[in-house]
Amino acid sequence: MSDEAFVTLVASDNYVLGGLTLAYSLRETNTQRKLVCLVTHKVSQTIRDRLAAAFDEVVAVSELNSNDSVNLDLLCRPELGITFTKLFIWKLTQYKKTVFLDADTLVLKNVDELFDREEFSAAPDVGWPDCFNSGVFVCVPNLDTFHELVELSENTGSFDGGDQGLLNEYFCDWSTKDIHKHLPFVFNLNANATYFYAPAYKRYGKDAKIVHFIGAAKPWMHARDANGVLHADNAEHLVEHLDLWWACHDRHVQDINLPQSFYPEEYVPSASAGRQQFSTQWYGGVASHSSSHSTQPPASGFAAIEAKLNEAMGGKREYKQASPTTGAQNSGGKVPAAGLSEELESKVVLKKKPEESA
Ligand SMILES: [Mn+2]
Repeated sequence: MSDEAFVTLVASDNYVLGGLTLAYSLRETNTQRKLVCLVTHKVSQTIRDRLAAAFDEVVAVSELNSNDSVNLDLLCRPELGITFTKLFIWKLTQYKKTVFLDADTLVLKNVDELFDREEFSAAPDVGWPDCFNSGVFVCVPNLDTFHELVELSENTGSFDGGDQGLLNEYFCDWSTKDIHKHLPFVFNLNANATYFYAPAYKRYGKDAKIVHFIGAAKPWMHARDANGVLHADNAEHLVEHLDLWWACHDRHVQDINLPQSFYPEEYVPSASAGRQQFSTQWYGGVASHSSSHSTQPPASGFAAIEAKLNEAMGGKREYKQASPTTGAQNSGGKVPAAGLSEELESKVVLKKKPEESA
């Protein structure tokens, strides 16, 4: 299947950990397709060399930017204009079919079946399900399509300032014309705790194939302590999903030195937690991690999530917010997810906070 490829975009060094971890998650799930990484001039040669070790092909492309500050401000995501660059996937005509995956996605199960789908296939966006989310999509490289998309971006623009608005404008019959082009949500599962329809997540979440860390705070931006334990007290993603991401990262990506400015802020626990302050030495080979990470199969975090959902739902059929206090009281006897303390487990709450997606 050398004429089909998974493609991602690393538009700056800040996304390299995402791109690398995604590539290795695809390899761990035994994909039989090629892996391609698009990079812009903002990605240094050192990083390109590292990406070349993980991907079959690293393709340098010029940067496309919507420069639409008004709509991007509306999304509270000024950085998303650069995502127009992903349109270059339509220029990869050496491939008959491609599947784009955002660098902030993680593959949990083999998803080669996506290549059975036609252009343009994508999953609904949780923020507006009549639109698709452009973090995962199936397309057929074609120069005519590329030029039409660029023309549309120049003439009409994107209604959200990013690639998702533009692509939804171009493939505007996606929501009504052909249900076969609707990917099941498990191919682009929003990793945020924010949106979940909790009973459905409890029923179907274990079937997740691709997790998407939408929003501004990416997995690699969460600090860990010297023991490799994630401190994501205010994380907008489920801690278990973050842990799966880090587990894959730890198995494969330990060898690159990123500039100090890249590192997340120092983790300072709250005084009431009674914990010691940790340094920023969470990354770069200094930290030693929970050994359970290396033996944890990728999807097993679901058991912990399910337990948390049971707590949060409290046996009722309504969508209910669980307070950290309630979680801590109910966590007795349950086994925490790999590498997570019970205290952190209790931090997993189902929030009802509608926000942006991307
Ligand atoms: Mn994304």
